[in-house]
Amino acid sequence: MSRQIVSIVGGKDAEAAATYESVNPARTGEVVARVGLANAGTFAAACRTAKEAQREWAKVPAPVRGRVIASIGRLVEANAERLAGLVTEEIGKPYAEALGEVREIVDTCDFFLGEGRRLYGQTIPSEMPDKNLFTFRNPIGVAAVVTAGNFPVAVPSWYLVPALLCGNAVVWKPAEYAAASAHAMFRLFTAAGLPDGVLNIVFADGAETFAGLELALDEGSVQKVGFTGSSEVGRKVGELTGRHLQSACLELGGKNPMVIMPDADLDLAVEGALFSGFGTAGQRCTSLGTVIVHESVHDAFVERFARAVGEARIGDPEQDVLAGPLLDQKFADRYEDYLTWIQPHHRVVTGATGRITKDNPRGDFDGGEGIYYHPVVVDGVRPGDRLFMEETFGPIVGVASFATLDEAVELANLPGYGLSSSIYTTDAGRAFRFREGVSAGMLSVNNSTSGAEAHLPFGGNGKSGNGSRQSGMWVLDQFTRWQAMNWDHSGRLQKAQMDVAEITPDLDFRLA
Ligand code: UN1
Repeated sequence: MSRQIVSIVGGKDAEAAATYESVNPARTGEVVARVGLANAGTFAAACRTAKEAQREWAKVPAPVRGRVIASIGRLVEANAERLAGLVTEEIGKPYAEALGEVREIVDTCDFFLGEGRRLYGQTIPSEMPDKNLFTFRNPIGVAAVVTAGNFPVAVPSWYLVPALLCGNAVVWKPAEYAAASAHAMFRLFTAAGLPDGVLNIVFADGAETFAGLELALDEGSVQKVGFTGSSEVGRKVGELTGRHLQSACLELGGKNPMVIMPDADLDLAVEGALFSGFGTAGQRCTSLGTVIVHESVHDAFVERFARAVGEARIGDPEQDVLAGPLLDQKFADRYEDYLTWIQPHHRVVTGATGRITKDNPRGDFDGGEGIYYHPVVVDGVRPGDRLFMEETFGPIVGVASFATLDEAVELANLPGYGLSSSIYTTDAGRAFRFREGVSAGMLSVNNSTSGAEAHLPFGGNGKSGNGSRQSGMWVLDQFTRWQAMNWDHSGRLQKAQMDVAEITPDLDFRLA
């Protein structure tokens, strides 16, 4: 069934300048939605509308805003199957995973609904009598949120839920190829009673969004930018916001390493590598990039990993499969490029590569009309290889080997990303040495690189972000600004650092 959708600004449909067709990647003949795309002017207008609406929204007491977040959680829960079904239809994410993704929105609401009754400030002793010090968390204003489509509803909720709870208004620009899922989620949010203009959704391509964002920043109608996407675009967003003296919340790519120590439970490691390498067809920012395996267990691991990949089901995402199709044709085009990075010194241990077709089937699966790709494991990748150094969003995993833990840590950090990482070991000392040495914002011990829980700080270092963190209480610092207040009721001017009482110690005192 094809839907017609357009941007919604201030509760009203906005004008579209062009049309985009969001298709089902499992059956590319099916149009999921015809999406009206807005231009830069509409994006900037949405930010002005949000600015107006935010003034009133900030006056709504935080506990009442928390109740709205509670209602959003309930609405999402009550519509979970419909929303997950739409995610599967639009981006080809296997249904079980899509349901998990919807669950992540509910988890996020569960966490933040209570924050409405906390959003704590502090009372702090002054250095002078009859003077009191306080801190308050103030909303920042308008957040412009630009998100990717691999997690078309969960990752946006990490921005939207805390931003709204903290008293901000939001202009959300989702990925075009996941527009119908985003539109459905937007409707669930507004059904919870958000006043018009507090949350706006704008569909636009990258160039118009960027131009619109620049206009809005120039006009002073955006105070925070949230961006989830590639490191390349993240740099541009970071530059643009930096010129406006703002720091964006950037959640970018990853080249997430998994270190396998000689004492690891190899079957467990294979299971983790399979899920994080090929779940979501390798298109999570937390997907496994390179397995860094100790030389003594290298051959055993590679053999078992290749077998597990060979036995995994790839196919219709409505079925019980490890992976469905790629998200959209543009990701397939990019992925074809990554396949050309396979060099003569590499060894593909999984058989066929490339698109699954009648001429290049996977068992009896010929891919039909879907954008399906063979999962690929490449052994023998080395520092300096593009496959080792750069993110390869899609179903391809490299394998390298090491001799000492120090070398493994060095290899894990070498690509210069720093989102997620993992180590398989039964030795606590090794796990903690890895924790200290790894540059990633997140690490797992005996678990895969993906699957972060919604109430831990999510974010990366290096090429994976600018140090900002989402989720849990840590994201509050993205969507509020601390304000410090001092209140002197002494009736005289008490000068800080100068009119301070002194108690003189006897610093020459020594025990006999
Ligand atoms: C992403 O791919 O942008 O930790 C986020 C995970 C998911 C989120 C991934 N909960 O893999």
